[in-house]
Amino acid sequence: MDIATTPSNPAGNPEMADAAVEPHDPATIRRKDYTPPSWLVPEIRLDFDLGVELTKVVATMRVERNPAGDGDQTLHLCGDNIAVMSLKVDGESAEGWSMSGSNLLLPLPGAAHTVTIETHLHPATNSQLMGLYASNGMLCTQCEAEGFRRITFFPDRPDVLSKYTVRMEGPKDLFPVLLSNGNLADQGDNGDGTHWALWDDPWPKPSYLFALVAGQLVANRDTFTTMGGRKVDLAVWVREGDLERTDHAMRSLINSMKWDEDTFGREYDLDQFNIVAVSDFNMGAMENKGLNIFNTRYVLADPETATDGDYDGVEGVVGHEYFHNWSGNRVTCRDWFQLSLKEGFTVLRDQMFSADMGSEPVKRIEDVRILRAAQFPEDSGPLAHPIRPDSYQEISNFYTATVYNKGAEVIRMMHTMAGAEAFRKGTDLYFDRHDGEAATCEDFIKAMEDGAGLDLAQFRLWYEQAGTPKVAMRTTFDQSQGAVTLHLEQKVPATPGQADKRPMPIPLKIALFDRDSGSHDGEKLLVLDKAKDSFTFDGFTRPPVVSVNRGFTAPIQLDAEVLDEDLMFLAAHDDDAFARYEALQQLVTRELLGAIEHGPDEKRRAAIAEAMGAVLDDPAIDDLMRGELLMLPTITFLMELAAPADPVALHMARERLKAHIGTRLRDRLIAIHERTSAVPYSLDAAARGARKVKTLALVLLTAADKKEAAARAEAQYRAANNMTDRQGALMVLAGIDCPARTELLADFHARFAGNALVIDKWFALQAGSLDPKVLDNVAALASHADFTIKNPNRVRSLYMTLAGNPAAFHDESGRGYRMIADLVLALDPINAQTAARFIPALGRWRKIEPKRAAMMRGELERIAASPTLSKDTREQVTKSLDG
Ligand code: B3K
Ligand code: ZN
Repeated sequence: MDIATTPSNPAGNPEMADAAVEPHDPATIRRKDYTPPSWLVPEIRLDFDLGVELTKVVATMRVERNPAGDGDQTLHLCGDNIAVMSLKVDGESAEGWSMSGSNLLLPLPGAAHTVTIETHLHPATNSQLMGLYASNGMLCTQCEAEGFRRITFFPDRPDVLSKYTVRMEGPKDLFPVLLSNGNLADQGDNGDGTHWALWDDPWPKPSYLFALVAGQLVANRDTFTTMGGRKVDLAVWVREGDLERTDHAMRSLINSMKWDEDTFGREYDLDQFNIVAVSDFNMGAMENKGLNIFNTRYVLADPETATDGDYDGVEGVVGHEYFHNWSGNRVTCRDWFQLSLKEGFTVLRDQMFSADMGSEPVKRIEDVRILRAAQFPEDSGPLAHPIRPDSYQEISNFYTATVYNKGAEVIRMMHTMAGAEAFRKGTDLYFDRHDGEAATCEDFIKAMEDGAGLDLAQFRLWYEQAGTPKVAMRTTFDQSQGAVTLHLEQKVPATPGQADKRPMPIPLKIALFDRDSGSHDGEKLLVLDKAKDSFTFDGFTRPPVVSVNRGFTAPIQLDAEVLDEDLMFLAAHDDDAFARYEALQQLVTRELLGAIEHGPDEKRRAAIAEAMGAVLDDPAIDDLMRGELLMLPTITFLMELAAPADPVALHMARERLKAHIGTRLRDRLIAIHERTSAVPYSLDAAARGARKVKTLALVLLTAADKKEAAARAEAQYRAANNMTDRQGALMVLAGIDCPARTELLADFHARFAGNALVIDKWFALQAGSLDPKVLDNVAALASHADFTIKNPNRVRSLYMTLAGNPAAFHDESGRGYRMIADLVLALDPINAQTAARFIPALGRWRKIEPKRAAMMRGELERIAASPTLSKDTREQVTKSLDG
């Protein structure tokens, strides 16, 4: 389907219309306005009469006045796109209730009542994928953050915790499997083709953790016995043909459960743990209590259809959702401003888990790359916000790299300052103190102070201030004293709504290397907590080489006055793998930023090629790490440093440097491609490393000589017995104008026809390629029979990949910008959450050279002019124009 011809709001479809009903000036919700709920709901029973077209819901709530509330006698129940079919209080038809917008107001005298509400839902037309919706004939839910109000009227806020009992009933043929949170309490057959199940969740939870699934599913089953001896039945539920691709998810789940016991002392607390894979899903996965719902992308993996990166994604996301059982579910958030309390902490936990399951330094490099590519641009742009935001219009817009990834970095700094043992004491205290509660970031900080023994008074600024701190460093050497002094200065840049910033505590691990021996006398931790400070170390006969922010202990931008020679020294000798990587990245960054100003620096280019050559040859480096060292910095990262940037010029400089390296190291790259091609497929680190290096060698060779590399890539594709090699080869070929390109793209499509996740790759390979005709190709792909705007994975595979392809998105014609804006306008009425996610790409206009900036801004204005925008997109586009 061509998005340009998609009707934006087909008449008569209430689900398609509901994103557009908000007025132009949506209310801003502020953190400082928090008040406790007036009414609590200690218990709720939900009765579902299931159908794809029509599902009837009866919610029976026990409501009690909150002694800590403001005494408001009116029960405020949120609703969204639902209507009251019947309403009873204590068994009697209710009177005196009213609607305020989409919310229900029910005045109640007395202290406790039973409120019963019936609502009718239409899952098949719920294209927003929030609340209860249908995906391939199956029913499933997504409630975080505010989807429960699309199912029934409820105080839909995370500080209202209830015990849920859920009974669901429906036709056996359509819904043979009936799942909800907690433990299965009972089930039965009605003898008329319908059946029912009763689920009971003993743990009080907020409404955003409610979940229900009904459909034709099969399970990969296993068990796990917890450290306390509880036997837990595990199941990964998928559609029938997918069962053989679920083993990695199951293994990842079992590893997560064990790891959380060993590392954080956290034990699972139900008799069952279910994971369900759904192909229509707005994000990666959702941690609903005992019933995690996943995007198929993070469940299904086998060697033929999933890359090594996909395997890592499954492991990381399965871990992440499982870890939420404690950091999110047992201790939840008081309000949505506290989102990083669960997300930042849980990202840190999943990062630590993946590091322990694989290579710690490689994982650290990957995490920092994501931070720099996704969070740094956010933190320096119009949508910048602190990890604990002060206000929002639409909370869905705050599931950001800042809340998640910077949030994780902030807690990682606590870990660095406290050390592993004290950090664990802090988290133990946090879980003990707040188990069963809806907590705040402040509660977490306090538990860290009390349990880990940290003084975090000034550190709290990391929660309050947005913006990536910039740290400048220069060194001086006093020959007579044999002393080196590091002069450090920090600046936290102004961000929207925060003009003046205070200095923050910045923990920096450093090492001072002796130039002759190539060693140092131990790592030290400095904390820069003033705007300016100096740190002196003696005992040197000549100036040492300084290695700073080793392991990326602080999420900052470091601007160090360091000679190229010193960077080369660190690239060759640093014993901290991250610092070694970083030195090489800095050298490359320096070269690329210089190249767009005044052409390449021959001496530095030669030094880079030499350092890369050493990386290829060094037997002490494993292939997984070698792959990291061979990757050049991303364009988004470089754009941060070059602003206002010409992204295409940067991209071309980067391609030229790749060509230079590929030419200089041709023979060694060919040798390494051949060595790694001989390694048989397995999932162990050595074989995965070999595959990583294989394609990276091919990428560098391609930059140097496309024709020669095309033959090598074609051979790699034809010999491939796994998706990593196949996708790597096709990625290279997709950027080369050669007959194999067309033939093998067609082969790939035919080979994997019907496998949605692989067809997503097929779209992405073309939208992300170096082919100069990418924009024509994307336009054609939008009309391909396999394209649908209704499936978020498919939309992302085509358009998010385009938005991340610098040469195509920033094409000087402005067509790339126009295509993204057209998509936003077409998608917004269908799936507002996903549409709003495309705005930040255009919102970066201030960092781009003026001609392109004007076109990007023009597209934002065109979007803003639409009178029917969703609250999601309206907030993002307005801030991107004004912020
Ligand atoms: N908590 C969910 C995200 C929900 C997003 C809602 N827009 C997944 C996660 O972070 O684990
Ligand atoms: Zn999460």
